Amino acid sequence: MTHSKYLHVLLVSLLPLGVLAPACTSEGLSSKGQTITCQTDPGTGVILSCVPGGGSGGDNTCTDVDEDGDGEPHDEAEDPNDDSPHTSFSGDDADDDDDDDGVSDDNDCDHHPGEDGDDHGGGGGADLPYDVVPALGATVRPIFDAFAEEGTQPASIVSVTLDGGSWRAAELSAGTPFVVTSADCDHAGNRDTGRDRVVVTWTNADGSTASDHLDIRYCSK
Ligand SMILES: [Ca+2]
Ligand SMILES: [Ca+2]
Ligand SMILES: [Ca+2]
Ligand SMILES: [Ca+2]
Repeated sequence: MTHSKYLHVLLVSLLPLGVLAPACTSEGLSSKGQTITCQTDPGTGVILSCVPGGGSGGDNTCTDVDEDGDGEPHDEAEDPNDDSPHTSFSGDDADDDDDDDGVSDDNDCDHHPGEDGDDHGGGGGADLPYDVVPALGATVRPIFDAFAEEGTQPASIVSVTLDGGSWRAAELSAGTPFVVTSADCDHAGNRDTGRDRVVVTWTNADGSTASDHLDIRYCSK
């Protein structure tokens, strides 16, 4: 009896702690929660590059709170493909800060194409994942393979543009298959070693046009 009484006391005393600790909080990541400002493509709105700081809110820029500390608006914990997204985007037009990070939707990088709060148009069109990881020795078509990951190929590819450099530009633009070599893994990409960001513009079956960026991470895990 004393044992069950002890358990009861223990459970009651634990309860307030459970209530006070939200299931999902960014407070433990405060060192990673710095504000970043990004340049965006004037035509497509795709994020080009980001620097720490709040910025001036000028044309073709946006702001976000970098939750995972990778220097970019995309936050792993907020990946919509995650089982339990860190932040839920309400999608409520009456709320001008969907993800409650203090950055208004107008200026929030997460509302740019391909970012955390992008609903990808919401239709049945094609969609790109955040990145694709071609394996060493594999025969790949990174853009095609990326669309395949999300399930739907576009009606047509309008353009594939490297955000700096020209690595595999011809194959990527033409959609030509190639074998991934150690040179792909080791080249100085526009994001990192073996890593290039491309901006893809395509048309969907319904005639709509969309753009998104895709990170090609050769030989990554
Ligand atoms: Ca945000
Ligand atoms: Ca974000
Ligand atoms: Ca981030
Ligand atoms: Ca926001």
